[in-house]
Amino acid sequence: MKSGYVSIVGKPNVGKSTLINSLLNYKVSIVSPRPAITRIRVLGIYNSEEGQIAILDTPGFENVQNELGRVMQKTIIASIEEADIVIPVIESRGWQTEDERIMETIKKFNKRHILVINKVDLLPHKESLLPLIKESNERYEFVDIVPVSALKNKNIDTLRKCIFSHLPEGDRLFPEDMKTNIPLHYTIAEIIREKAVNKTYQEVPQAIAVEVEEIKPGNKDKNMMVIKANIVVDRENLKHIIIGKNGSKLKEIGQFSRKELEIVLGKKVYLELWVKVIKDWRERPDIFRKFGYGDM
Ligand SMILES: Nc1nc2c(ncn2[C@@H]2O[C@H](COP(=O)(O)OP(=O)(O)OP(=O)(O)O)[C@@H](O)[C@H]2O)c(=O)[nH]1
Ligand SMILES: [Mg+2]
Repeated sequence: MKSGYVSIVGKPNVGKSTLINSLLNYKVSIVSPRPAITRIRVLGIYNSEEGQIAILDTPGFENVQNELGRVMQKTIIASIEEADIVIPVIESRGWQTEDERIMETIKKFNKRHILVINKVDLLPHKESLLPLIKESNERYEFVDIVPVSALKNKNIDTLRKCIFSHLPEGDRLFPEDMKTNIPLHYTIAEIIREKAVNKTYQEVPQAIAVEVEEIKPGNKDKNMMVIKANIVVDRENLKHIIIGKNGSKLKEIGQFSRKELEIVLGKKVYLELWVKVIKDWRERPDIFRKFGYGDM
């Protein structure tokens, strides 16, 4: 049997979280068209007859502007150190400066690298993949290069096979029925954050955190779950953006969140959402560690 850790790394928005979800066939990590959304190392566990892959999704690798960003960058390094195989992800349009910077960093660790070229569905001509694969092989040492579309689930089977072929022999690292290490309250917070982030633009998505205050069974209906949560922003004027005209945006975020929460929890959900300002929370580890950002 094969088993080991695989770390997915890459610049923001290349599709790392989409990739971990499609490798697993279920969602462990939130996805957004906005960049710099994943904040922690998210573990998902894939089991098959061949063995077990412990997959780590990581925050996007980028220039750091605040304390949260610095913690996120440490998280990436920690998960590279932990990995048996590192999977740098680039987009099918080719190598960008930030991708090269990431390669310079991961080269310092003595690990096997499988390059994933994601978003191949966006290529107008399939032929342009061959020169990109050739170029990648010339520039860096990859044990394999796998073009995929994480969004359209293309070539994901091949990637799993490729990962297994490079993993060491070993027993399962986690029980077979374990899917992730993410605690329930964090999963709930992330679902709400995904909806809030996807309803906002520009610099707002990165300024949002979600704090779950209470999860309890309903008073009358025990099959119902009552969830109280705060959408936290880091300055006063963003509060109004989240709430929207006559509360319309907050209402929409709540509706979308509740829908997904009911599916994930398998219960009816009563969701009470508030918007709260905690000034400059991204500069305050004492605060953002309480939200779950940092080591897990
Ligand atoms: N067309 C296309 N879009 C994709 C593909 N994979 C991901 N995306 C989109 O790319 C955007 C970013 O996806 P994420 O999975 O959140 O990217 P990420 O690398 O995890 O981003 P950060 O966590 O912010 O670093 C989303 O809008 C996805 O739907 C793909 O194969 N094809
Ligand atoms: Mg992500």
